Amino acid sequence: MTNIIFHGIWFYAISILVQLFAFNPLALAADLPKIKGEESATLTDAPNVPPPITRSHATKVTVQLEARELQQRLADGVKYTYWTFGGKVPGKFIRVRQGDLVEFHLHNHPSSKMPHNIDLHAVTGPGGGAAASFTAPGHSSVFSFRALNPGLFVYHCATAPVGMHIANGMYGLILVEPEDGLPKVDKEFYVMQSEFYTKGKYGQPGLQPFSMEKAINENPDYVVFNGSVGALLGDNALKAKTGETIRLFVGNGGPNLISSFHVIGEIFDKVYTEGGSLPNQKDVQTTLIPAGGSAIAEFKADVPGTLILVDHAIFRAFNKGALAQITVDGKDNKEIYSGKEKDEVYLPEGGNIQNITKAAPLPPVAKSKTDRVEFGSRVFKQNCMACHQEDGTGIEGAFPPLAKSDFLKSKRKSIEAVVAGLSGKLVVNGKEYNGVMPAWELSDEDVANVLTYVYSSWGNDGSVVTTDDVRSVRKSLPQKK
Ligand code: HEC
Ligand SMILES: [Cu+2]
Repeated sequence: MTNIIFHGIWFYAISILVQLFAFNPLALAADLPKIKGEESATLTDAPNVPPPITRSHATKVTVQLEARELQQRLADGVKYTYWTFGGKVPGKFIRVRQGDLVEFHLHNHPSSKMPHNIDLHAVTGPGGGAAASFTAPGHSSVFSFRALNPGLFVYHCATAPVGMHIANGMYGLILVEPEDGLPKVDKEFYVMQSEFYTKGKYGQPGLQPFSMEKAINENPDYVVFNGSVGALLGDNALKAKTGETIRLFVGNGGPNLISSFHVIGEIFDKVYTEGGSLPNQKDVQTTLIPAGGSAIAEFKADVPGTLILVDHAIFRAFNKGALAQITVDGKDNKEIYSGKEKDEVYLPEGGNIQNITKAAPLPPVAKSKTDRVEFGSRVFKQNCMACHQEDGTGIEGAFPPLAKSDFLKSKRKSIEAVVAGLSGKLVVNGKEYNGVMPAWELSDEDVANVLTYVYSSWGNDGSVVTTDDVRSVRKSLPQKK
């Protein structure tokens, strides 16, 4: 008898030693749940959501996500070069459980022009994983984190210029389910609002480049759900039946606007405001969703008809694209609603009616080289610094230096780079670059000023670029509009 107890104690002691030395050091921290087994995450494209998690223990979850840059439809007749997590906007929906150890693999497709990374708001750790996941085209990065807090979290790219990566579509949602899971519902949908800033106005056809100026002014041409105008309208509407309970996982990728999220024809029975883990509000008409934030909204579809999801900052809905539909099929319930449905009232009123033009404020006109350098420094900070860095040294492998750059020997080529953009293989100071610099919508005066600033900074040769120089280069370029 004593022998058995004695052996039992030894067994216990040895098993503790094994845990101490052989196990994942994370398991030593007393309050972290133990990881049992492993699995790979099922990821879904919006509006689909991966199935609820049924396990009652923490596990190691492997996530594989690929950054891709692709041309897709933004509106009828309008295309845009999207930068994506997983080939679509918004990025793939990720679903894990509180306590899970997430091993994150970020791949950047070889056809990408830009490096990318990921900042998941569900991560406890520097940059939400941004630095650890910085990935050049044709490379993969791996990092791991513990999903400590439950909730619905936004993830996004955080590579410079951060605003531009987000504006081009690099965001999505990760749900960390609480240990006890979420209450069961009949339908779950993934909806994410965001804005697009294009050179042309709303509806202007063709491939539309990104407008940094409109983005800085927070003045988008498009405000949409799930990446494009009409992504959830008509045949693509979400579908439900009367009597079903519906849970919307709603994110806001921004990059700038706050969403006044509203469903025309319903009242949210429950809202987890800001995507936290508590259903902390009932009977809500419109819930605010911050840029880089989320909300979970739930309701029961009581009567048939078409529900309309909008940003209730209403010009965004009817004039910029922030409209989506849920069609609810089933029997009428005259006790609740007896009216005759009128869809037409809610259809877009035609987006091109606004025609109010405002005179642009005149940029300051430089009278001397000193003026040019001063004004140019401002243009640089607004438009160039994010990539080429404040000290002009750029970022190796991604953005070439402007400091002591041998490319600058040709004034003409430098002007052309700014006015018409630059892409393809390029060697600057003996190092190779193969990225894309967007064409800048800057006035001749601004281009002259910013280049004079560049030439007068960081050991460059001090050349002056005049508006006449810029004008003559512009004239010599192939006509484009
Ligand atoms: C979105 C990031 C980005 C921004 C913002 C940007 N550039 Fe560039 N720039 C690049 C990339 C990438 C290249 C290299 C393109 C290639 O590989 O063909 C480049 C190349 C250049 C070059 C030629 C190479 C060299 O290093 O001398 C000049 C000159 C230049 N940029 C000036 C500017 C100026 C001036 C601005 C602001 C008006 C600006 N850039 C804003 C990304 C950017
Ligand atoms: Cu990116």
